[in-house]
Amino acid sequence: MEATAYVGVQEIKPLQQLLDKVAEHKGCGTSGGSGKSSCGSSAGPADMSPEVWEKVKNHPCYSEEAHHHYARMHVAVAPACNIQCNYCNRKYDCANESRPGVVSEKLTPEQASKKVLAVASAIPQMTVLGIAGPGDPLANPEKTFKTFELISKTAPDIKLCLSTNGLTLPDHIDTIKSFNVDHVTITINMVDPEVGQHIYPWIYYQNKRWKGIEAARILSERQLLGLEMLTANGILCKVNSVMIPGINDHHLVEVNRAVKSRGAFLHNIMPLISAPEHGTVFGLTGQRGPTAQELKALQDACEGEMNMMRHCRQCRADAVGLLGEDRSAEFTTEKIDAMEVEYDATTRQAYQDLVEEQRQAKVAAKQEELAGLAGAESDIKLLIAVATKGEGKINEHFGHASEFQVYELSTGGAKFVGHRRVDLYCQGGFGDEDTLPTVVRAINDCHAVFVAKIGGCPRDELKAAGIDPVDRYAYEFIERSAIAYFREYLDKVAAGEIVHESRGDADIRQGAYVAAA
Ligand code: CLF
Ligand code: SF4
Repeated sequence: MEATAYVGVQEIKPLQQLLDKVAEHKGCGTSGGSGKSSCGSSAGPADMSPEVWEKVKNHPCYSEEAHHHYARMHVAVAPACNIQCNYCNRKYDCANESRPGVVSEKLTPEQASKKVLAVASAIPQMTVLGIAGPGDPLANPEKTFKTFELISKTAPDIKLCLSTNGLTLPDHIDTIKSFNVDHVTITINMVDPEVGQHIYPWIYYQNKRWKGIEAARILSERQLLGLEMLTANGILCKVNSVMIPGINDHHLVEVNRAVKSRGAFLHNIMPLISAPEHGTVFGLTGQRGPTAQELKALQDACEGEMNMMRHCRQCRADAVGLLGEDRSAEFTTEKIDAMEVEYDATTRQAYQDLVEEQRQAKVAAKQEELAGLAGAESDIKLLIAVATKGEGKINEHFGHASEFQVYELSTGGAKFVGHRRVDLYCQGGFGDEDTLPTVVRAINDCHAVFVAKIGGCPRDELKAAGIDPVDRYAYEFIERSAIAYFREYLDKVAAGEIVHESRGDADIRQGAYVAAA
């Protein structure tokens, strides 16, 4: 409970200090060129081979834990698409991998390559380059693979990542392999053409436009074949599925089984984003997206031998930065043309080594706190919302949070289960009273909200809504603090000081989807 009881926090430096430290160490890279970060690789989950852990440990999408520390970027080099999804409007980002919003700039492979070097120089923890639209990368194979070719020559330390609708995937496996692309995402929304016909009005395949159930059948066959070919070639494959209530929500349990049996590494079930102003078929017909609770219930029901991704932010096709932040406006073509780009792999590696030290301290602190829960027996589960801007710490003010990360606490520890986007409460020094109820609603199934700082007014509103505003763990690690809070909570329940009550409609949970399984 007391900060002084925690190990390691005082040794961990804020990122700016880490950067300064890297700058000081610039000259010693020659003696540490190999094996410098090997101590980090052994921290992989026990159920993952060392080879797989090596591939995912610094990938912010494939490792939830990594997403607090490492960033990705997308380059928008792929404008065309070969299918139509009812949740997509071509004027907007690819909804496979993006929230709606126009791509600011489409890039040539050469412009993209320059942008990657500029971002890699400015954000040394950017470890992954993804191509995810705004159309389908494999409907634009020349531009996609030319970009990979340029980047693999100039910045070989950056992992390459690809996201596709899968229609032409089986035709490109050898090329994907030849560029050492270790991570491929396929968006699979159905394995039954009867369901698929309500999601895809047409596809364009072998110089012919196919419609309705036949289009969905071809697409599904190609997607599953592509998945099998990827896994047979040792390429990690993540499956994204868009959850569309009333159309494929129950069916996604079957999709989960189908992709798991074909070797998918991770399943990412994302909520449909739908609004009339997007101009999509679903937006115009009033098709709703799922609530956060419905999404979590389906993710819980699908969680078994295969990991479920719950930290996806449905990024733009030109997103830059940590998941949940978007720094793309800092890297427009105009700004990059004016930048001095100095790509220094040694500095990048030194910086990442320091991030890794911080990450290991975080894991150690969590394990130590977890030891205090050993032997505890309780069915109680709590959700908490956390204001954070990265590094796995509670380091954001309530009013500055544009999202809250949600953790589920139980005797098993603290588990990340999702995030809730909110409008900023603090508007230039003033609290926006109209926004506050929407923030409270977004986290109303949580027992507490952990923040670095919070004002009197929101504190009172939260308490009135039955949500405990907690700032005593400011700038501490999230999971260790959450476990400490949960231990205290159990102690109070055991002592009769408080009575535990379930909150919100969290208990719609698994029932609905397990029944369909
Ligand atoms: Fe980009 Fe996708 Fe690669 Fe990640 S995103 S191509 S796997 S580097 Fe990640 Fe963004 Fe979700 Fe995609 S959070 S939308 S899952
Ligand atoms: Fe849009 Fe992507 Fe679907 Fe193509 S695959 S229609 S770009 S969401």
